[in-house]
Amino acid sequence: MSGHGAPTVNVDGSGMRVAVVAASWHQEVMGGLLAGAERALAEAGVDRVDVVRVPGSFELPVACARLAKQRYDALVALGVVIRGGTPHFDYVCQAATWGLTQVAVTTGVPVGFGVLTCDDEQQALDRAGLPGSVEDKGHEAATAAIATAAALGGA
Ligand code: DLZ
Repeated sequence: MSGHGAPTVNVDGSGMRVAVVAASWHQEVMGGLLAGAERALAEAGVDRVDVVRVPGSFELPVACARLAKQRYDALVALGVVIRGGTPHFDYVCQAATWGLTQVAVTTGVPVGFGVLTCDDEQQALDRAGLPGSVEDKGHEAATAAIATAAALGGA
């Protein structure tokens, strides 16, 4: 994982089935997040990966709720929300965070939280796992999701 204080995680994801649910706002940043998540899953040996695109981060919870019923070992939710001049930012962030938490705790399917909530586009680019970025949040979210699935495997 990439952020300050993040753990080093080595997880064997072979045999797992994972869905990556990705919003579509802020295309360049989303490209980095999605590539990072796919790289993390490949590094862990996850060979069954489905990518589902939704319009915005507000739509991530409903898509994850549906997919959680379809025998995935883990889900990875990716999105980018950038603060604008209206309270919309807060509503979208809150809905995504609360909704994804609900999906995880009510279904028991781990959901990696890869939703960037940033003041401006530069903050998002810094976390996107692109050349020049300092963090790779898509990789981090995917790793967290499958590490949690592995930890709960025998539960
Ligand atoms: C409407 C909106 C706005 C203003 N900003 C973002 C954003 O920065 N990131 C994002 O993922 N989605 C945004 N959206 C779209 C909402 O998530 C949602 O798709 C719409 O409100 C339609 O339900």
